[in-house]
Amino acid sequence: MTQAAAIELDAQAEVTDGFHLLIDALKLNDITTIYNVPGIPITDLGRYAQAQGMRVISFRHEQHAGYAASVAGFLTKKPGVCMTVSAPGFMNGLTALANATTNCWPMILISGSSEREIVDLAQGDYEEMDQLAMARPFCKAAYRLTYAEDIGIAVARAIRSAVSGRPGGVYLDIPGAMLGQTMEAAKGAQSLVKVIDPAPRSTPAPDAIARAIGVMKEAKRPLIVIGKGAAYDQSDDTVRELVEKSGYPFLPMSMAKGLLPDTHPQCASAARSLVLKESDVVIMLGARINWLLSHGKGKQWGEPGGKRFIQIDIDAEEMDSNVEIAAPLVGDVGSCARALIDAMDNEGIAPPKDWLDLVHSKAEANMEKMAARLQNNNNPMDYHAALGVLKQVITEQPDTILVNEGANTLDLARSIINVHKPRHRIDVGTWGVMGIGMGAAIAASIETGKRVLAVEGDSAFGFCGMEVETICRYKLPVCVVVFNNNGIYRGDGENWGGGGDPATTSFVPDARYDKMMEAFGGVGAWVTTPDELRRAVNEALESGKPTLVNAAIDPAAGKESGNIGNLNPQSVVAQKLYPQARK
Ligand code: ADP
Ligand code: TZD
Ligand code: MG
Repeated sequence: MTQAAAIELDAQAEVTDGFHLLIDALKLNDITTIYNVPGIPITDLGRYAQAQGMRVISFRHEQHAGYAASVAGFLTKKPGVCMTVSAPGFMNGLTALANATTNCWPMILISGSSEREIVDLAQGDYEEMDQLAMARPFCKAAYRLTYAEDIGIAVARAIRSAVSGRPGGVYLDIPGAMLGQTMEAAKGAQSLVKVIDPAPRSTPAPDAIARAIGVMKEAKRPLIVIGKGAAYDQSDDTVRELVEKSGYPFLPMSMAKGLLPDTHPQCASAARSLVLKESDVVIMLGARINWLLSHGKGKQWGEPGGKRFIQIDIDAEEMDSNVEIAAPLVGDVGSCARALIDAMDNEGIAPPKDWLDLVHSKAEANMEKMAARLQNNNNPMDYHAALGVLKQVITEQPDTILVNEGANTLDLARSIINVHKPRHRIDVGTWGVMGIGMGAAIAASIETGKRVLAVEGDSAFGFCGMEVETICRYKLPVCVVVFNNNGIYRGDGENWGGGGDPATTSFVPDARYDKMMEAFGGVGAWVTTPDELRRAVNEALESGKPTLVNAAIDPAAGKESGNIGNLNPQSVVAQKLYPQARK
């Protein structure tokens, strides 16, 4: 429609446009927050969305807006929306979109794009790029809008694609010109679609349930592994019922911690190696058998074929991904768990006492050993002493959402800090990506209104540190604790060539990350002892003020790559070439 025609139409009837149809379509589907970085052609879209009552959180970099959107998706079961400009902004958001897809979190990346006819002839438009084609390999579905009248159905498709089946990332391409297209307001309203039952529940057939019960009846050393798919499903009471009715020990994957409290008597986290190695029947509950579980093979998981798996997953194709699944149960965690619970009656399902005693005594012994290490007063402060403090803080304030990334900072915090409530731990996820921390902290705070404690390695923090300005700008109750060991894994690396450059894994020693928070009006603290750390974090959580606690950690305390040093490729000649490699 030409401008003149639009004005004429406006005179006769109320008119709407692509900007407002998009906002209305999101709002109609209860999407009320956009994580965004402004610029051509979506600057006004953000302004109008804010004017129309949406929450628009503007970041300093699209990757973090994207991570925030994906974490919002994980926490709420609704797609988190990230909005970016074309080419470079789009690509900055793409990492987060791929990460969302990898983690099975629903997210929609909406990016402005330049004009089709110029892009398709490669005539060099402003921020020209064929974004639709670029996005496809990184998400579940990618759509482009050409006409404003299609916005309703496109948003509906995007939402359904993101949340149905296995959740994941969806890309929605909005050429700038489309936003300005006009439509009669009444017709526009009619064109919008509210998605009905976006992620339908589904129950496996009775014979599949019977097969699973048959496997459970033969179990001598059973185990339930709970994954972040179960945390996402929000069937918290049903999961607890399955665990407690079966009496099986359970092992939470990192982001499923708190679905049942880590202090639950059946929690086998402190006997992790034992239960993974010795169990004979394992129920996988919204958890993939991937690298995080040694692909279900190898020493840690006992002899291949020695274990039988019951797997509950929304995605049928996940079955047999790494090992044979004896009893696949395809459906949502809540429905499948419910069907199992109902079928367990009178089947005599109970784990043998000697197995429970074994798991229990191993866990007790390991916890005792750990407790002693957490009490230490070493100078400089080590990971264990610092994490002992944070463990206590979370125990006293279990409503606090814990965000965690790094290598040693991640691996040690994961095993030391107990989580007491569902979806109260957000971390690096399936990829082990660094830099998710500030986006996750912001989303957790925005979506839940709760206090957030982000425990960050100094390297991890560096990937997203500029977003402390966003935290200050929106006055979010986020306390960031940087575990400052002067580097990646350790801060005492040397240049193996003996030259003047620092080691590849070293940072400026004793860097004052706390001043970054102060630069934007937040509170900064530099602490070197467990007592100082406790005081600073408690003050931050009490006040709710954006705070960065820069905690000095012994540069020599960490291990290369934390718990996964074994994944580093080995050079056969390094031992001969570098004396340091022999250490
Ligand atoms: P973790 O890293 O915690 O082990 P993964 O991300 O590897 O967990 O696995 C999560 C699994 O949960 C995925 O295979 C995904 O398909 C599945 N999933 C996601 N949502 C649901 C749901 N609502 N019901 C059942 N399975 C789900
Ligand atoms: N880049 C990205 C995006 N993700 C990654 N995982 C890495 C690089 C590699 N990497 C890790 O796997 S952990 C880590 C990097 C750079 C940082 C570890 O150092 P840290 O933690 O300071 O965060 P610790 O406590 O010093 O071990
Ligand atoms: Mg470090």
